[in-house]
Amino acid sequence: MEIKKDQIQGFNKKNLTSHNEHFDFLANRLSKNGHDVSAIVSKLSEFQVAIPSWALGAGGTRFGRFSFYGEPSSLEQKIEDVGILHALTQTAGAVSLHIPWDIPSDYNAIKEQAKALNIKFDSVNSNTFQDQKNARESYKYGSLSNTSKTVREQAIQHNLDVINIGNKLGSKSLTVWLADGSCFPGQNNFQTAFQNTQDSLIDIYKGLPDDWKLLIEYKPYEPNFYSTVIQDWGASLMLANGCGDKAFTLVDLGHHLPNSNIEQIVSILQLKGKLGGFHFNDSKYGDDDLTVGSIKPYALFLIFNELVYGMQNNPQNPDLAWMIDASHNVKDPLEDLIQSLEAIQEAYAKALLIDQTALKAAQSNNDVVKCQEILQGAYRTDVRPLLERARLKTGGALSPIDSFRTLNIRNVLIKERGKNTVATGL
Ligand code: RM4
Ligand code: MN
Ligand code: MN
Repeated sequence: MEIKKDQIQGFNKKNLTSHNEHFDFLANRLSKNGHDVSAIVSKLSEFQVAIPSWALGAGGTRFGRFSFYGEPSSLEQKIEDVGILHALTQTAGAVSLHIPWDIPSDYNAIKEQAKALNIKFDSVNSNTFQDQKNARESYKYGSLSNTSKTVREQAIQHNLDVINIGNKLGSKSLTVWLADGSCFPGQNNFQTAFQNTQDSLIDIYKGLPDDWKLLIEYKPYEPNFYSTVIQDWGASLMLANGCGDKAFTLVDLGHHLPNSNIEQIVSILQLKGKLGGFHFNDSKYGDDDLTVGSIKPYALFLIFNELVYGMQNNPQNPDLAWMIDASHNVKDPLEDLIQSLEAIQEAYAKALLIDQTALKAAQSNNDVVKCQEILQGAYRTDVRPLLERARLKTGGALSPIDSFRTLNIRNVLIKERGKNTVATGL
């Protein structure tokens, strides 16, 4: 299924008057306060977030998985889904592939399909947390950190293969997330596991093309419940530094222990030029992979405040790879992703409204109350008309969820693909 521009424009017409009223009111107020509204709208249009190929089907837990029907059962259908998201929101112009779940069979065909839908291939993700069919060695006791050299070699080779696949598609980074760790005290020697991981990552790094980045993700627990080898940003940063200039830390919002100050982590990594990528989701307890902004929207805003500051003040930090990393257990994945994309744009827009000069002045005067007023003044602004305008300008839908439902997209997909299709992924 492909959404035609005039279908979207048809819906937009109905809501145009109301949008214009809201936009003009807000733009007027913001301009009076010294904001360059059209510059903000352009920034929102430019901000693109990659959709992970594994998030287009139903997620699930170890207890069960409930299908959504009409799930994409091939890479082509997954790209088609990202095309739908991008047509409606104009902010999902990239896809991030997980290998071996999504190995293209015809590279040229998949590249052409993506190009026609205006979708780029973002970071490629390796998978050494599951054993593949016919694999010689098992990752049960770790991959890049394993005590066995032959297991480590297999895991290194897999990462090199993933780079090769990404290279053919035009990707420019490899994301490594390791499940390696231990479930019981004494099971692992921490130092050996860490050193093995460093050495393996260096071998992978040697195979990285010059214009590529290696993004190293961290996570404090799960699936191992006593220790993980790359448990936090400090471990990730040490490993990145041990590899070289093209290696960076990747922050996944759900990979922190409760109450971690993620905005501070993001800020200092940018200062050091070592923040490479970002996985958006939201959580209450851990790696819940819930819809972005559904639980802690203010924390997301504070993170964006640091990201915006870094993008403006830290030329030493490269452009970031942005991706949603969520899992959909009870919502239609496409609707859930639309909500996440909207929440990301909303937090970004609010962060762009922060008067950085006034904030700096208030900080220098130790005017704590004023600092809070500035942040919360931006946060309390309803920026949705700005998001609508950004979508309108680029041919997207004023209201993506309404359009998704009015176009009956899920039912059309079920008709085309059949009911009980299953997407590859976890
Ligand atoms: C992990 C991590 C990775 C993702 C896998 C599927 O928890 O967030 O980024 O590739 O899940
Ligand atoms: Mn992640
Ligand atoms: Mn995760």
